[in-house]
Amino acid sequence: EDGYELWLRYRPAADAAAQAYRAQVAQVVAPAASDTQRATRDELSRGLRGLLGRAPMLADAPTAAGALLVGTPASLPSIDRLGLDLDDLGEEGYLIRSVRVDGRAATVVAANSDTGALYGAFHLLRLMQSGQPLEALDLREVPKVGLRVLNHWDDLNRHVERGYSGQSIWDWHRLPGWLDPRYTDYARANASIGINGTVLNNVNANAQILTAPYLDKVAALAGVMRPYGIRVYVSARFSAPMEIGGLDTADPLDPAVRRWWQAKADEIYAKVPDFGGFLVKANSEGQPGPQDFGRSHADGANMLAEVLAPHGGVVMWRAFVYSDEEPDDRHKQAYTEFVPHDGEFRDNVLVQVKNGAIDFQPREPFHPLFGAMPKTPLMMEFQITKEYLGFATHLVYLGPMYEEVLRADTHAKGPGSTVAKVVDGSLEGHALSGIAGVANIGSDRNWSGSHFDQANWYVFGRMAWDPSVDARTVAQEWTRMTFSTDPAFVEPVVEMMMASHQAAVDYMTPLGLHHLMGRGHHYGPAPWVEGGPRADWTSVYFHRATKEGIGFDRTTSGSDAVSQYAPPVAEVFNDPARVPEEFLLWFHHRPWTSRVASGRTLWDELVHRYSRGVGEVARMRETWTGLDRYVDPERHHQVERFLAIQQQEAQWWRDASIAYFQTFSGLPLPEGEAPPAQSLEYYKSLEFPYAPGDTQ
Ligand code: BDP
Repeated sequence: EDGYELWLRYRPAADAAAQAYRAQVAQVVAPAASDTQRATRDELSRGLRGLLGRAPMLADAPTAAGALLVGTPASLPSIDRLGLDLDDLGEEGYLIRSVRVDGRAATVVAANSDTGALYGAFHLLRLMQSGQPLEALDLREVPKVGLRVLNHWDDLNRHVERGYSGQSIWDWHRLPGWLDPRYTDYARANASIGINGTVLNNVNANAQILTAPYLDKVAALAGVMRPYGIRVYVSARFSAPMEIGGLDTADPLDPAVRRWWQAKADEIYAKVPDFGGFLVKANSEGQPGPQDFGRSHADGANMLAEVLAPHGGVVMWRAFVYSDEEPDDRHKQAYTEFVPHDGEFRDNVLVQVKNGAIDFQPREPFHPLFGAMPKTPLMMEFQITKEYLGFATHLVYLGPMYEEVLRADTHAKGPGSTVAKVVDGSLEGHALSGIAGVANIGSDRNWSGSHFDQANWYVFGRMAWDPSVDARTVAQEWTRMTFSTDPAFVEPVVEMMMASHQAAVDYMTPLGLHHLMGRGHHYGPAPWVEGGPRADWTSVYFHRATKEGIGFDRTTSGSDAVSQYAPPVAEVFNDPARVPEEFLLWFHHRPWTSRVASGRTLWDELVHRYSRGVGEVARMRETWTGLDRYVDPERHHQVERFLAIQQQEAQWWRDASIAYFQTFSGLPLPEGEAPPAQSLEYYKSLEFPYAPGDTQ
């Protein structure tokens, strides 16, 4: 087992369950008149063959007990005859129900569209893969979020920015002639968790993707994705009219520029009729944008939105911006630039906001834009690839992190105004809603660079479908499908996954510290980074350690970033006694000797947390080592080796950080704490001439 099959392994169900399933799914009645219907039926055949040890009987109409009906009232007369109430399922929802057909027990998976039926089929297979009973089923699922999209940061030369799983899966060179079967497996995996969009190329975009030869390649990929309910999008480079269009400006208000984009949109839709639209990174980290021409983000986004609107496309305009002029606090920048434009964006624009205000740190408080732009649909941008979380070698399950952000209360419209409600559009009644995840997928056999990183792709999809689903449930589901349904395995593994995010936060950036990773590649500890082109690209800018204390003062007497949150949130963040301890040093500069909730001094607590993180990784490793009899040797071995690396590196993080911060605190280590293994000079001297996925 090399992990290629992801969570769609369809290994034989346990004997008792298999026996019941064989009777309950004795016959499959699923039409195959469209591509999506064929994909659905193929998946059911594949899944059932694997789970039950034999190919299912296929039939056009139910003729025996144990029929499984899958389709829509339009595609399958026997579903139509059931007279099910499908009205509130929308375009993508489905129901799964145990019914009787002609007096015989049957199961129905019904939807209003072929895609809905496909999602339902995957759900049914998931129930069987995880050993759930198929009796008395009555499930209804409707996605809460409209656009559930992967963002590939893939360059056209197959380099993946912040990618740790090989090269880009898109083989641009051989497209459109060669459609790697891997694309279909990619589409299957995404459809199985409800992902319905994919942005093919890096936000640091190359305008080439908008040229005719590349659009043919995009169209070929769209053809693979379409049967699986997935639309393709591309990242558009704002200056494309100059680079590939021969114009001398990309000013969004210039008529020639508008005409160029208009023609480009028409050209795209002629090739890809269901093209999703554009993702745009503008005026950020050197990328071109409307501000280069004295125009606003709204001017830029609206110009693109206007040409896409007649075709049903959207613009996902990113709020991750940087001004050339350094702000007093980078935390405040997106809010400052975007809030004044609330209400100016066209209907088919979503503003895509990272989960936190800095940049995908191991833990961040929710971004203050959530709740602050009521008139604009705000899309969540999570990172699935672990740029700041130990790349693919460290086992860090991101479910708890996503959950924490989605459940955070913005108080924008009183208590209960969670980030999830902002994002799913329900708080303000927006028709458009979306969640994006920066993909961790590459050309590695196991797709994500490590077996456990597949869980992050999985949980992203499940939470995009339903932001209220909990991380633990998803971890259980994934573990059962990916490894084993044996509770003696599932329970300890889920515990390990659930503890893993806090562990990484502890050994990297405890108590609200952030951005202390190596410069450029973001791997390993480097709290000493200073100098260079921008202060807000250094570590010292973020931790602000002095002889007296440590932390970034973002209170009303500091940078005042707290005031970007709604008053009830701001008050809590502003108060060192009330701020959640995990964000203490995010919002406050605190004396080394001040006391924290445990009764320890801040310094002692910091050291304690670093050690706690290392200890947790040691425990994870021990747990995993003891579970070898439940997992095939190939996957077990790789996870075991990766955990060994993680343990070593957690120790490195702890030791280097403590050695460094001790030069400020001047305090001894608490009783029983081992001193760093090496000198600070040694840690500083470690260099990484090359790290995968770095910007080129
Ligand atoms: C940062 C990455 C950089 C990305 C940027 C972005 O370091 O490679 O281009 O975000 O989101 O996290 O645009």
